[in-house]
Amino acid sequence: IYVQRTLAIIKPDAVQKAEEIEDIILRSGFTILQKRWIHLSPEQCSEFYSEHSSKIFFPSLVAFMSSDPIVVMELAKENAISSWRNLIGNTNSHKARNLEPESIRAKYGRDEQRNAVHGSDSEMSAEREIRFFFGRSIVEPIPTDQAAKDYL
Ligand code: YYY
Ligand code: MG
Repeated sequence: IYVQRTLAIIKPDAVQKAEEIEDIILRSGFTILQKRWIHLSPEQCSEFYSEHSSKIFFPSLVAFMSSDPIVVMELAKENAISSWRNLIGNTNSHKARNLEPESIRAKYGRDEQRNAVHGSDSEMSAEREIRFFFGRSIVEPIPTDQAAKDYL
């Protein structure tokens, strides 16, 4: 079984429901490897969402994400990345309510920006996003002597 890791964020519009959402996460079979509360600066939000810097919604996204504390979590599960994306649902909370009524965005999101949660969309972004908030993952394998030599 290939246990994968992904990054989840409970966004400012949903932090008051953080406990409920964490319950859903655990009941859905994820392990929460690391968790922290953080209030990002606008600069940090711009860096986190840099792939969207040219989009029309970027300034308001940065303002929203830096408006209040968030909860960031490193999750582990088999196929964690797609499993978490499926559980959170469509980016647009209204669409999520139509398409995936059981999803977290359907239940807790308001619109296409205040959509309650974030999930990494690929192995590359999961790697980058986990590192962004936690530095080196706690479950990264300790290099063997040979791997350490190869690295050097
Ligand atoms: O990965 P996901 O969060 O589902 O959507 P993205 O297309 O990557 O957009 C990132 C983030 O940007 C989204 O969660 C809310 C915000 N956003 C927005 O404010 N307005 C839009 N029209 C689209 C996305
Ligand atoms: Mg995305």
